[in-house]
Amino acid sequence: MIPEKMQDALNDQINAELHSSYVYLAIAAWAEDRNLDGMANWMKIQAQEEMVHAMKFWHHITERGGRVTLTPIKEVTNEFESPLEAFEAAYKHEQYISDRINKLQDLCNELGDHPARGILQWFLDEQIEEEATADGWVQKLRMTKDHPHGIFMLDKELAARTFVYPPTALAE
Ligand code: OFO
Repeated sequence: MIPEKMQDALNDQINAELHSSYVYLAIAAWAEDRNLDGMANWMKIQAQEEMVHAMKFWHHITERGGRVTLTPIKEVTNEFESPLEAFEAAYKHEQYISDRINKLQDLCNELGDHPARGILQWFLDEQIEEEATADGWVQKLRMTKDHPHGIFMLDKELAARTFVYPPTALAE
C-alpha cells in the first residue's frame, strides 16, 4: 500500500506532468502560428512524452492500491518573443520539474518508501536527458542570433523528431 503522503505528492506530480504537456502544447501552437512547423512538431511530441510521464505516476499509484485524483491545470504562457525565448522557457520548466523530482526523492527517503525508489530513479535519469536536450536547443538557437536562415535550418532539424517511446515506459 502506498503511504498517503506519497500518494498525495505523486498526484501533485501527475498534475505537474499534465501541466508540462500543456506548456509544450502552448509553445507548439505559438510556433505553428509562425509557420515554424518543425518546432511545432518537436513540441507536440514533447507534450506526448509528458502525458506518458503522467500516466507512469498514475500507474504506480494504482498498482500500489492508491487512488488517482486530478486537479485543475494552471495557466501557461502563450506568447514568446522568439524561438529562443520559447526554448529557454522549456529549459527553465525542465529545471523546475527536476527540482520537483528531487523533492519527491527526499520524501521517498523520509518515508522509507522503498517501492517508489525505482520510478523516481527513472525520472531522475529522464530529467538529466530532458534538461540536456532543451539546453542543447537553447545553445543552437543562440548561435543563430535570431537570423532567419539559421532558424529555418534548425526548424528542419526539429521536424525530424518522431514520437518513439520505449514499450517499457509505463512499467516500473
Ligand atoms: Fe519534461 O519531463 Fe516530465 O515533466
